[in-house]
Amino acid sequence: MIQLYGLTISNYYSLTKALLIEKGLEFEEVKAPPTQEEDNLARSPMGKMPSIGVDGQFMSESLAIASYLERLQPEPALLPSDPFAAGKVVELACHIKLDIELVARRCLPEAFFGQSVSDETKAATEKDLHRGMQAVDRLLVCEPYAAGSSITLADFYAFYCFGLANAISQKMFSLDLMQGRPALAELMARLAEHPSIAAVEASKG
Ligand SMILES: N[C@@H](CCC(=O)N[C@@H](CS)C(=O)NCC(=O)O)C(=O)O
Repeated sequence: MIQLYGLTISNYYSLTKALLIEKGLEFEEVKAPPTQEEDNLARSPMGKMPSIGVDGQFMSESLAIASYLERLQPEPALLPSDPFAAGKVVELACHIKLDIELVARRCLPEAFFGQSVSDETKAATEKDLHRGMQAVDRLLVCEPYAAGSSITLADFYAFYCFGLANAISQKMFSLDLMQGRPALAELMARLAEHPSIAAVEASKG
């Protein structure tokens, strides 16, 4: 049985939980906040969440975990069988994660945790978000899923990364990342109804 460590407040924890459900794998949730304590660092060397446990061994980073789950339980496939197409799905997931979510996250302390970030950080975040969105616009297919006709790993990154990034963007910059992107807005609505994602969101109460 796989252990999933972390907290439901984390978008990457929720993403990983949705992947486990999507793959029909048995798992148990273990509440584990992000800390720099040795037990957490043993699971996740940066002390972040999520991480998983498998027979006493640990793994962090959602993309690494997704890669493991894909090989452990190939069906339903979340990567195309064509090697190049599979690489393109991971490319899209990486840009969504690194150039949208990680950028918006710089303003997370002010947007949702009552702290403040510098004006320089805000200005750089807004500028970099525009650049990231333009990059992702070039790769998103949305016909009807993020990378094409069937749901892939990129859709799980789209749902959980755009969800957080857009909440931050709207709060900090009054900028709705879905504005002028009807296909992306439709994709997010479609993904919210996808059974594994809907189950994760419903479990948050
Ligand atoms: N690249 C990591 C990101 C994980 C991450 O950013 N986790 C956040 C919560 S969503 C966290 O643990 N933050 C606490 C910290 O940075 O110390 C992944 O894909 O799993």
